[in-house]
Amino acid sequence: MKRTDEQPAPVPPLPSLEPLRLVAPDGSRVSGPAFDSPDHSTLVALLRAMVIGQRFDNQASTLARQGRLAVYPSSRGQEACQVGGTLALAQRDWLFPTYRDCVSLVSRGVDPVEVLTLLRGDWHSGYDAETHRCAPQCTPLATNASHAVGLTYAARRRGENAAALVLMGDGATSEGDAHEAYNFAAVWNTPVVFLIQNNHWAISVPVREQSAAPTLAHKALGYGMRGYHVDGNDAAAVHAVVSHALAEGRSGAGPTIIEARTYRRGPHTNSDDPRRYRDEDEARQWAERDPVQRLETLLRAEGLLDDGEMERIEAQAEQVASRVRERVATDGRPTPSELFSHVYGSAPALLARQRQELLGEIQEG
Ligand SMILES: Cc1ncc(C[n+]2csc(CCOP(=O)(O)OP(=O)(O)O)c2C)c(N)n1
Repeated sequence: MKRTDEQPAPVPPLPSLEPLRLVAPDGSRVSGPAFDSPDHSTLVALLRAMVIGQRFDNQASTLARQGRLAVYPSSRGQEACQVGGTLALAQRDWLFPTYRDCVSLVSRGVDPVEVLTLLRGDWHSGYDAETHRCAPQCTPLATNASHAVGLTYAARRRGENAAALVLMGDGATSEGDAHEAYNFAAVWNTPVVFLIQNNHWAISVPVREQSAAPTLAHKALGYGMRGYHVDGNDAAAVHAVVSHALAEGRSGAGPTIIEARTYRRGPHTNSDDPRRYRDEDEARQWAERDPVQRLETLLRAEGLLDDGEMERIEAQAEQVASRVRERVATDGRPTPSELFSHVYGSAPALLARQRQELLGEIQEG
């Protein structure tokens, strides 16, 4: 884990100012790309996961408007980052998502209803982290980054070769926790890929007020890491670059920062009004770079997708949405006493007393 030689580490190449692309915004192949394209079945899998993710995201936004979820942070527009990054993970790898990354969890195979548990306000996490190799979604910015470094460091000490993908926003890169995580990841040479979804806004703060770096990927250099700047609306490119960085990490080349340039098309959450701080023309321009449409155009042009297959994918997405609708409306709510469960292996006397008092109050009505 520790660098054994006393030589300075090789200087990593500068990230490109132009984002790396495999597919142009009009759905055509980019000529002479720096990375190989994912194979055909992976491209179709990326499209399927984006269509399902987008339908899930719409459904969750509707449930939030109906008051069935406490809050929902949509990732509309960011599907290529969520899906491209997540499908690059091997089963043994770990995902460290934020509140914004529900689509990523759904594409990792977590039950979509369980993904919404946190946002429904029922539990801190609705899924078993160990089973899915997905950490709970984190709300404090950048804390997931240091958790990933710790986990991969520990895994290596145990002789396991698990890599981790950390999802974070542009705003999160200004946090002290991000600095500490980047630094320790590089010093300990841990196989972590920090995928920064630069969606241009940290609630109402534009990215130019967060960072003076040429790209957020340039931050990697100061820590001694490799950095890549990728088009975050190109699922093929995100998948290719994240796969490459994960493979390098597993083979001992250490961590990577990837800036995926994308755009949050909706509000920060359902309780935000972006018209108060951003020009809606900007959102309209980004709508033209829709990641789902881009890949669909490519697959149709290359004869890998026809109307029948697209209908099957859409039907699958509809099934996911209707299951989410039904279960969020009908699943039982946790009892208040569950608040005390799983906090300690054996509860301290004070907590046990509080639990009894609460149960007493509930019984009295
Ligand atoms: C440590 C910490 N400070 C402040 C906040 C409040 N907060 C919630 S979301 C947010 C903006 C995050 O922006 P970004 O990292 O770009 O992610 P995005 O929401 O755009 O995906 C802030 C400041 C927080 N959650 N955690």
